[in-house]
Amino acid sequence: MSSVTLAWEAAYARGYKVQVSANGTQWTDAYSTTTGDGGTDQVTVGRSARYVRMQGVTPATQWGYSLWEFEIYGTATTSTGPTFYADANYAGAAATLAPGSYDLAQLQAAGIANDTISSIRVPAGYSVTAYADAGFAGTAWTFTADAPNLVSTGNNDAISSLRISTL
Ligand SMILES: [Ca+2]
Ligand SMILES: [Ca+2]
Repeated sequence: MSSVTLAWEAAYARGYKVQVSANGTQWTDAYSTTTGDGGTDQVTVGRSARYVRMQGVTPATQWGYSLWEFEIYGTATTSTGPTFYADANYAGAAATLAPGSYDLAQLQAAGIANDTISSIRVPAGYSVTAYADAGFAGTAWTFTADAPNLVSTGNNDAISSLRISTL
């Protein structure tokens, strides 16, 4: 998303943050202020995310926080590829990857540590082949649907390289 616009009611925030997330559980500050003055705020975000929220920090009045509108601007990229999570049930560190081949170094560059993947979201039309070893070697597993807990499929904390293709 490129920016968000917040239109405050009388109960505006003096201090607030705009936060983004890839998985809905871990949030990163994209913007923070302690000098909000209500009215309409246009905030530059300039990063991709699956989720966005306003986190109130300091209310300006005794009535909490109230927004007329929370508008999000940017280009939607709803199905760029599967998302890999370090914890089960789509939690923990996460990365969404486009089709391609990802050896261990590429996974690490994307924020996925070796032998940590514990759940995978696979959008319709994608196929993931994951390998126990780097270099696309060792035992291979194929995923064409969401896998909320790799413990149940015997490959938790084992994946060291993977390939993503479209069906
Ligand atoms: Ca894990
Ligand atoms: Ca491994």
